[in-house]
Amino acid sequence: VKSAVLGYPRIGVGRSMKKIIESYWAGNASAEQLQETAKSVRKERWETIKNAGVDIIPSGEFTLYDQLLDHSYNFGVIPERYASQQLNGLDTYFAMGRGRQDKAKGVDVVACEMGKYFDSNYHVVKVPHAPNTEFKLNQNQQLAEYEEAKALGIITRPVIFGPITYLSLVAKSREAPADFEPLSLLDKLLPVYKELLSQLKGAGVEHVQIDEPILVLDKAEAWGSEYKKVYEALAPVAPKITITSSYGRVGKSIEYLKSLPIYALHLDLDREPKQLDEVLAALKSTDINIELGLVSGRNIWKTDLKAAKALAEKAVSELSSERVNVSTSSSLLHTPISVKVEKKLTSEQLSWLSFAEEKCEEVAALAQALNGKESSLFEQNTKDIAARREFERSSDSAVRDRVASISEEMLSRKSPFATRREAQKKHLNLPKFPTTTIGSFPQTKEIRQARAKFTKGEITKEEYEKAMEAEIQNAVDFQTKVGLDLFVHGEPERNDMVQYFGEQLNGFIFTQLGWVQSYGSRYVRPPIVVSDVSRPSPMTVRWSAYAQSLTDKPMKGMLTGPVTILNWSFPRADVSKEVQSKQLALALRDEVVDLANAGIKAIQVDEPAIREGLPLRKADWDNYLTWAVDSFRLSTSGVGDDTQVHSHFCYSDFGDIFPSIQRLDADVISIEASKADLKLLDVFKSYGYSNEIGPGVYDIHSPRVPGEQEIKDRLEAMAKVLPADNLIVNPDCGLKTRGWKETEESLSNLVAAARWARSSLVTA
Ligand code: THG
Ligand code: ZN
Repeated sequence: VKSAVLGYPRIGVGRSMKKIIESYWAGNASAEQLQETAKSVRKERWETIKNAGVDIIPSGEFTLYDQLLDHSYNFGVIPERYASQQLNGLDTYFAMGRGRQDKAKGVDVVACEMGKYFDSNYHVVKVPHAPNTEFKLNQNQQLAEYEEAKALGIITRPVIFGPITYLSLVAKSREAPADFEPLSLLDKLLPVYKELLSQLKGAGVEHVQIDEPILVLDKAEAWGSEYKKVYEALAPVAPKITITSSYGRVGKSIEYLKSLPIYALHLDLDREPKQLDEVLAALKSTDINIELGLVSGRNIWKTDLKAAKALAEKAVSELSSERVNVSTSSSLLHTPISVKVEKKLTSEQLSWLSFAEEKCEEVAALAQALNGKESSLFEQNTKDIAARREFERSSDSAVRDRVASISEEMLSRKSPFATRREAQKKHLNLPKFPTTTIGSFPQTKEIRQARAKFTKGEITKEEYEKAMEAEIQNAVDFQTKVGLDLFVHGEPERNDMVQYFGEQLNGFIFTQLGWVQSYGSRYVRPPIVVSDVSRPSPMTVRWSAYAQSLTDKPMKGMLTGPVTILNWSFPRADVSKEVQSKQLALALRDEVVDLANAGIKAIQVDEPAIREGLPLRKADWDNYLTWAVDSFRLSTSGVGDDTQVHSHFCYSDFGDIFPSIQRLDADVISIEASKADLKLLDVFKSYGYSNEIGPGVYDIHSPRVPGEQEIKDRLEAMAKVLPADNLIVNPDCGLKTRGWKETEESLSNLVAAARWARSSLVTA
């Protein structure tokens, strides 16, 4: 039995990649310095994995921005708008990932769209493909990294996305016909894969890892002939192939997978341990080996090595030890790098955790144990797992009881929307086409510096709070000047919309350096849920009440919803997500009631992650959507009819979950609608959505200022699809990443357009 790791974080110890990449972009580091750091980070990763005792070490999955973008670039898929900029290769690559503006040189290109990678908080860059897209092997990254590792004395297993997963993840070009599917490019793409893999074979590579996570989706079950075609074409020219299937279960696809000419099939046994029996039965009479993904690539908990070993022994006894390897369930890119650098956690807390480096040690220890040598790490693990179980038993009975006694009544507002709406009209006194923003205002350098000083103890709590109050005063003055209707306090006191709440709730712990890549050079530090969650005291009331005291305009309170807090944290593994989400919902419910009692008339509970948390298999949707929507309702239903509940969604592809969006029963929702055409509003129309809605009137992700006429046109188009009476006027997301100047110009145009709409567009 050999041990394998499917992939490793790319961010480097001490966030070295973020630092060098951002200084390259700022013109403070050269391309050579960037490549030098990248090379040393690759070395650092390989050596860490090797020193942990892992047999099969990945290469070719390192990236300067995103791995899917690397594939497009390496395959020569560089849309004309980037190719025509006369940039060098590296800058063309970064322009595709993040766009590029250089007024002096007349360069102005937007980035390719990004999309959430399966159900994770990682984003891939989706390069647009069209029927006339051509592929050519621009560079063989897998070969280059293999050779680079080999020069260091480390033999690796190159990693590449399989062609079917690649074509399933990329975007389709706007110019492509409506019925075009990138998968139809398979025949054109295959020769490039053949060339790439035969170059690897020619260089002496023995074994490659081909990632096919798309296999865990329902749609892959119909792709038997495509999979056969691909692997029958690749197998003869390639090194031996292990296909991976991270993030879920292979389901019925095993029917065709068992007849592919491959060396091994990898399974995600962290998420889907139950699939093992069926897959073993299918593989038994074939010569396909199995790679057991037993160490989670998605959580940060120590693996229960004894339990993992028992599962692996089942495979060994069904097949034979020669036919079984053990590995991680997915790449470790979703986990922080190492527990060893955490100085503020207690030794008890540290004993529960396993980040990327420790997970490598676990895979190695597991393989050793299966080969008859239980290491000291294995023994220690058994003790740590037992101690964690002991801690888990010490639950907070008050929280547990409260979750157990959630009633139907607690899940519903007192009256239907039509009644609430009348009460809110009186209470808020807003005009038609009311203007508002999503919540955050520019997080300036001064705000971040004040927070850093406070964290370091260089200023007192009072000084920090004074500085934040001054920022809030500034935000209120700004909104008064611009003429908005429903105000926000601007959220200067928040670092991250999830971390901020986690820090104030019981049941969470925090790392100092547990960074995880979200996209490109942007990282997050997810809080960790370790026990029952409760709210020791109000979290946002003082800030919202202070803001309200400064103005006669209604102030909107701002909270992050239970499903999003959970999704962007590391959940505990001993209690279901449903229970954790309900615990969070109860804590937020109390906060919502406290805000209302403090005179806050509108309260926004954001759930941008509700869509990404959707299970990958349709059979699992109902269960998830029931508890996710119930959690939102639970958190927002404690207030009277006259409190206006808002919610916001950053990603708006909810055609397939629309009834659940409706069931949230928020009085007002704001959605991202400014980039795509207004087609996404059709679903609201066809379902007869009757609550209020603010489709974003401009894109905040770019510094570009939308013109007044442009926003008027937008409103006019919206009023043709949805009842004008139900429309709210807002940007498409928070303004945290923008500057004040462009924000003032954009919002002034937005207010002018809304005023025009009041007199020019027909309402009831
Ligand atoms: N919070 C969390 N997850 C998220 C988002 C978020 N996932 C989806 C989306 N928003 C991702 N977007 C971002 C945007 C910016 C940053 C990270 C994710 C970012 N990070 C800082 C950086 O890398 O420099 C570090 C932040 C910090 O100092 O805490 O800018 O909003 N949880
Ligand atoms: Zn948003």
